[in-house]
This record gives sequence, C-alpha cells and structure tokens, in this order.
Amino acid sequence: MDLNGLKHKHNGEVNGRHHSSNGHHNGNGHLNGKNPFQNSYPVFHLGERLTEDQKNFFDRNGFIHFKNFIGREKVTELLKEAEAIQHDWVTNDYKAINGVPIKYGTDVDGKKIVQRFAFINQHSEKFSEILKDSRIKSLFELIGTADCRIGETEKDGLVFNHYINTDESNFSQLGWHTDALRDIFQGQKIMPMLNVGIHLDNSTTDNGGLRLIPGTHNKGIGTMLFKKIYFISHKPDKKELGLNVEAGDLTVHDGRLWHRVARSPFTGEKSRRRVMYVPIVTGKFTPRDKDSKPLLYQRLISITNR
Ligand SMILES: O=C(O)CCC(=O)C(=O)O
Ligand SMILES: [Fe+2]
Repeated sequence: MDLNGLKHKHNGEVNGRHHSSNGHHNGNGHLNGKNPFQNSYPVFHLGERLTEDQKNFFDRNGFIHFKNFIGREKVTELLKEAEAIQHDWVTNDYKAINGVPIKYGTDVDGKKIVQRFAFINQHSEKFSEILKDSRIKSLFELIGTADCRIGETEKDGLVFNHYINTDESNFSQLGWHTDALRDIFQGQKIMPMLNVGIHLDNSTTDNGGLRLIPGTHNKGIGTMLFKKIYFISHKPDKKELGLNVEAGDLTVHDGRLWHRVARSPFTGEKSRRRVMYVPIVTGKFTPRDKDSKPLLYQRLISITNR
C-alpha cells in the first residue's frame, strides 16, 4: 500500500503524529495488545480549526479520519431515530425523497428495512442538528473557497446507508466510484466537494467496508472518469486502503477520490454497517425538492450493488 509517502518516516510532515495520535488506543484491553481499530495511517481529532498536519494529510491523500466525533450515546440515539423514520417510510411505502429513490431491503429477521435514506436531515431534528455542529464548518478549509456550505438540500442531502449481507438484503456493497461524477449527471462543471462520513457501527477491514485509493483525487479528469467502471466494478485494487473505524468516528474524502464499499465476508448480524454522509459543496446552489427527478447516478445506486 502506498500512502503517498506517509508510511515512510523520511517523507511527509505528518509522520510524527502516527504514534501520538493513535496513542490513546493502546492498552485498551485487546488481547496481545492488538487493537483491531488501529490503522496504518495517522488518525486525528476534529476541533474548531484544522491543524497544518491535518490539511497536509488531506491534500496529499484525499481523505482524513477523525476519531470520536460523536459519543456512543449520540450514536445510539441516531440509530433509534433512523428506525422510527424507517417505520414511517415503510408504512407509507414512500418511493423517493426529493426524487432520490429509497433503497429498501430485508433485515436478518425478515423485516422490511430502508437501506439507503436520502435527505434524512429533512425528516428529523436529531439529524438536522448534527449538521449544525460547528466543527463540520472547520472542514470548509479543505476546499478553500469562500462559498462552501453543507449540502443540506443539495445532491442527496444527509444520506444514511445501512448495509447488511443476507440473501434478501438489497445493499451489501457499493461498486467503485467517485462522488464528484454526480456533477456531470447534473449537467454541471465538476466542482470541488467533500463527502463527510459519520460512522454508526464499528467496522474493521476484515468485515468489508470502505476502501479507497489514496491520492486519486488530484490525478486529473482522465483518472476521475475512466479509472474503473462506475458502480459495476467491485474488484479489489492493489493500492486500495481499508479504514478501521469505530462508531462515532468521522471521515472525509475528496469528491474526486476513487472508493467503494466491500461486502462483508460474513452474513447476518456481524455484517451490519450503518454510516451517514453529507456533502460539503461550493459553486452554484442546486437544491432538490419533492418535484426533482432522479439523476442517472441516483438510479444506478438504486439498481446496482446488491
Ligand atoms: O458507505 C460508505 O462508506 C460509502 C458510501 C458511498 O461511497 C456513497 O454513498 O457514495
Ligand atoms: Fe461514494
């Protein structure tokens, strides 16, 4: 794995942080001193202002991982809230939110569930509140333009993904893609964007989860368009990096970074993974509302990735 020089001591300012930033995880009771949430890259803490190390890491790699953005209680509260919204959507058999198809599936117990909620922030105070956390605004600096905003009403809003690997599940993986391609489907110039993930389940790389290719965010339009077949290709890449995250962690990736979600090798409960994403956008304001039509990428996500 080539973390663009960050793994090598002599190369890159952020190296020194590797141990100190992970230090609080040591000795937490795991056998052999092995922490399953340890990563080969440095992890950080998100405050009101980004540090130079954090900005440098992101610029080089196109992603960054912050520990413990929200606490376990908040995570539990949000999971409960999503279940209430799910109950409403399933009962009313909603097909789409602001034109974005809802992905339904079946849980381990045979119950119908929502596997991809779009604009969940528009259906609950608890979810809209979380986007008001001032620390999220500190991420604007990673784009650096004056008009950055949280995409509360744009793209897919705050998306809640629920992956589970069972015979009946409709969503256990997500093929290779970049998030910025969405601009092309929207008939717009590709603008810088960030995708901010708030993780709601523990997820280690041996259980599927997010895989990204560090450094693919600044390799030009050719890479962005043609490196993989969008949403169809699931093949592991030799340079891909899996993230070990704990519930409550926050990750950010550049809209042009190639990534996928690997299917868990396990089935049932152990494979469950819930994570939400909100975009940070800049440029022309393009809100969606109940009269909006699905874009090609929104259809693609809804029909692929079983
Ligand atoms: O589930 C994830 O971690 C990534 C989801 C994703 O890439 C997307 O919804 O565009
Ligand atoms: Fe994505």
